[in-house]
Amino acid sequence: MSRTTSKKAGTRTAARWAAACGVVAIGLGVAAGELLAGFLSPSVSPVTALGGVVIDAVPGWAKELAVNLFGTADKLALIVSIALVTLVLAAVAGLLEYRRKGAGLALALLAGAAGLAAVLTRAQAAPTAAIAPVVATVVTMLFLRLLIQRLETLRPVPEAADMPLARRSFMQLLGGSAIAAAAAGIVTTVVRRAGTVASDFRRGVALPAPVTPPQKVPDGAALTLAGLQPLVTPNPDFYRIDTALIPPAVNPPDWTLKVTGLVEREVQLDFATLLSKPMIERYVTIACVSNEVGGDLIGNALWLGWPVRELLAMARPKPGADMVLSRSTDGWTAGTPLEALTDNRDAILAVGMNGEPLPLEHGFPVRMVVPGLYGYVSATKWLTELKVTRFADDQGYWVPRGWSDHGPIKTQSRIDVPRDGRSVKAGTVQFGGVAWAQHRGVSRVELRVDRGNWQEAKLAPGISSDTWYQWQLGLELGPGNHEVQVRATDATGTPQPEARTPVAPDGATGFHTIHVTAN
Ligand SMILES: Nc1nc2c(c(=O)[nH]1)N[C@H]1C(S)=C(S)[C@@H](COP(=O)(O)O)O[C@H]1N2
Ligand SMILES: [Mo]
Repeated sequence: MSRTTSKKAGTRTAARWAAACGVVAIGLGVAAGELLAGFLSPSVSPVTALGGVVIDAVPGWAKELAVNLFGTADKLALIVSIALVTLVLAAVAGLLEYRRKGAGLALALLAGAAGLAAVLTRAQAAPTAAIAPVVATVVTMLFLRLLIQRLETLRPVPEAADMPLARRSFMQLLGGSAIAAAAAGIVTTVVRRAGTVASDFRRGVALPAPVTPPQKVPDGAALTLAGLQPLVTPNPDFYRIDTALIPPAVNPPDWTLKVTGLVEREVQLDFATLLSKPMIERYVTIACVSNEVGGDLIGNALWLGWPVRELLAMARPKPGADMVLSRSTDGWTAGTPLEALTDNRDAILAVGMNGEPLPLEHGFPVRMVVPGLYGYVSATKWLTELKVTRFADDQGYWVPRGWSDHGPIKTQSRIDVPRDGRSVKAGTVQFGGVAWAQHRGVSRVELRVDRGNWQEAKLAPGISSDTWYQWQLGLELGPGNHEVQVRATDATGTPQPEARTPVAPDGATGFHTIHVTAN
């Protein structure tokens, strides 16, 4: 073989490897993005979103043609086409990057921007939906550069026998990335499948109407100040805290709730029976003990369910019992005072959230909602057992991990408007936010500027003592930097403590404090 032909052949193999680098880099990026989307916002996978955009963009006649050609396999045909186009693009990106540093990256960035736009234009895309396409793009670009860089160390001939080390390191990176992409793809498929199955279960549920008239939201409970959180938190925006990697998929016909332990009679309840019970509907603001002062691990929803006390009454707890250990299908447990489940606060076995069956992430098909207690001692999702027991004998999941066995929600308040660190116009500045003291109620909210006198805010009427309250106050701010603090007083007259304590073991205290610059 003459020198020129071997060089040409070398360039051709190098091109092949460069294309492979592009395919592996994009494969890894897309797989990483899909994996992340599977956990973060299953409703918006970048690939599905892009597919949706393509479907919307395709003219009607072409859609009909596709249906005629492929029949019910039209969706599969679309997916295969998108995959093919992506594959070609990926190979081109690899080639470009090998020819000229940055050229392939630019193409990847462009494709990533298209994915991001597709996700963001889909209806109901949560803000977190942007994370997956961004991560996908970053991973793609990173690995594209890394792989091509390794390939370049082999110039001009990748197969050159005199560079075994460089060759091995390139092959290892390429092979390792390909395996990682495949693994991420498999995990994503499994997660997705579980999610689809559970969503189908959920679609099949028709909720009964509550037997009590709808709880009244007093006039003026929702203030109109821009930037305030809505009085009732929409389900997609509701904070989510649990130890489940993916929400357990529970099929309602298979669901049972057992009442066990210190009871006269063990009771078992199935889903159809639960739905036939007289349901009540209540606004309750639930909160996480891990919520930092000023944090957003709190939300207010309208919960539909059957009072837990009715079920416990059927089982008849024995004397000496003081706790109910509720268990999730995934083994997680919470220890709730028996008293809080049997008194008049309307702790419920909830099946509905804001007029819908519980979202999968919020405990479908059944969870507990107990007014006044932090979630970790009360709000068991994917509920399956209530063991009547004693605090002396049993502990919920978080208690041996350093959290208190009792978790009443502490009085707290939060400034939402203006946001911390903002610049505002000197003069009268409108402040607004929320305050809560579940099951006691809030009687007063006050603000102070630069540690001056406390000034009382306008407190909107609460829906009940078990929900949060909105507040608003105009404060005079002269030019300069100001510290603004808020404190709430509960209906027993006890102000929230000023001392800052960490979230562990039983919830943070201290005043939410923000800084604004007036000019
Ligand atoms: N099965 C199960 N239920 C759970 C948890 C959990 O980890 N597993 N976390 C609890 C905690 S700590 C909180 S604050 C609330 C949060 O409920 P949400 O995710 O619906 O907002 O759920 C509670 N219920
Ligand atoms: Mo929590």
